[in-house]
Amino acid sequence: MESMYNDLEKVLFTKEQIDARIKEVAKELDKDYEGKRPIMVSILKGSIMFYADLLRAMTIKTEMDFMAISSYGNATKSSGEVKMIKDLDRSIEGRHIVIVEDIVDTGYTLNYLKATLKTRNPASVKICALLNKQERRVVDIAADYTCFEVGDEFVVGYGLDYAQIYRNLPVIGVLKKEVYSS
Ligand code: PRP
Ligand code: 7HP
Repeated sequence: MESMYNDLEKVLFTKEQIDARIKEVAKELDKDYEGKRPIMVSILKGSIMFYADLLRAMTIKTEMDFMAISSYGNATKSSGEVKMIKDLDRSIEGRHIVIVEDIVDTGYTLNYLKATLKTRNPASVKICALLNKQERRVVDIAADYTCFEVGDEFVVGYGLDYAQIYRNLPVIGVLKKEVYSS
């Protein structure tokens, strides 16, 4: 039978490990943003699983909004050219913004996002990332909240895709090279 698990070289983080870490980060956000009613911005599509679980683990009042950005297409390396596909629905002037991302890799996407949102006069802009792939960083940018560090390997699952597949895996794993080099 077809199974996405056959395409994984190894599992890096189980659903239990992900849930436990998300609870810790949600607690930090609850503390830092109490009474501030932050707008939590999901960067589609990779962040959706993380976003849904993170926001449900938080207890303070928040608002939701969504943006879609693309720089990878069907590749495993960033093109470096960041395109906005969907903008926020509402003004963020004077508001506290938390960008929720699945992974910071080269940093091109977050650099573009942070710069774009800052021109709109928010009270603050911070970044909450599920994964950090420090070894591949090109632009000097760091998330303010990070769940896990990963090495220079192509990872999928829990929202992260290769050619739009594997997003619904509940775990995060390393994709076998033969899957994307063939
Ligand atoms: C991925 C990921 C991040 C970005 C990180 O998005 O979701 O947004 O790349 O890479 P960077 O730090 O090298 O810019 P992608 O363009 O694959 O869109 P997706 O979220 O729809 O998968
Ligand atoms: C983007 C991305 N998408 C899925 N897996 C990875 O390892 C990635 N790095 N940057």
